Amino acid sequence: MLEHLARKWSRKEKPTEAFELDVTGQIPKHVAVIMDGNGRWAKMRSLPRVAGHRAGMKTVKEIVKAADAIGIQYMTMYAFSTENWKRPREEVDFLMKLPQEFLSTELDELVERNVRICMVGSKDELPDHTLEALEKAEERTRDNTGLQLNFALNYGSRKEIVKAVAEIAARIQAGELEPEQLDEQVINRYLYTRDIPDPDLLIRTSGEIRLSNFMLWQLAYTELWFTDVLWPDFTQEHFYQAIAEYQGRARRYGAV
Ligand code: V0D
Repeated sequence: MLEHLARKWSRKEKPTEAFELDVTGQIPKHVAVIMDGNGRWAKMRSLPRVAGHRAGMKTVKEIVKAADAIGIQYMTMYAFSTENWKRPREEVDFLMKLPQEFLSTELDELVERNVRICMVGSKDELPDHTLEALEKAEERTRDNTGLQLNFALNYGSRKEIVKAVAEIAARIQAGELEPEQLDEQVINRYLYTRDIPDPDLLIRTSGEIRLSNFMLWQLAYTELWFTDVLWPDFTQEHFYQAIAEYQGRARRYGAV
């Protein structure tokens, strides 16, 4: 079944070149995605930026389905950074309504697919209506055992690390933790990504070749994959191409 899907897509994407997703091969356990290029996509069409964000939301739905279909266990989508608050007020207000909009049409189906929804980031500055929708979705999917779908929202990696260090310092000062006990595992427990394994693959769309304060600690050993394709134009085929290239890299490591 999965093999059939992968072949079909590989034919559509590259009829002549050999691009084959090996569904019996190594599938990354955790894929993180920087969904860039929504504003540029809109500008190219003389549309308002928010039209790009809405188109980008459609892509999220498609890519989540594609990830689920090949048994990926964790997806982390960078939806809103701590820097994004500096954008125009109207754009921020629009963005903050997207989780509700997404969940109102998708949550039932995600529940059916056994998907678990989690938020990664600081809940502090989020508007009540956004937080309520998120927490309801987290609550309703808490016991699901399929794909874990993380939305990085109001997320900044350095802020996350500062928070972790401050909490650890407080534990030490309270005598609950000894400096000698500190190791990578302890640090992991104080990050937003506490119970999530490090990403195996990072995808960034829209041609920028940088991390932009996304999961700096967690990406230490991650394979990075960049494309010029803008997020609203990013398809399930592009996604499987990224996975196939990841498999190629994994095979080469395996060979040495
Ligand atoms: C805009 C492209 C889905 C990136 C995708 C609040 C920027 C569309 C969500 C979403 C955004 C978040 C949480 C959740 C369900 C859906 C989302 C934001 C922006 C920022 F539980 N897309 N999306 N959230 N964009």
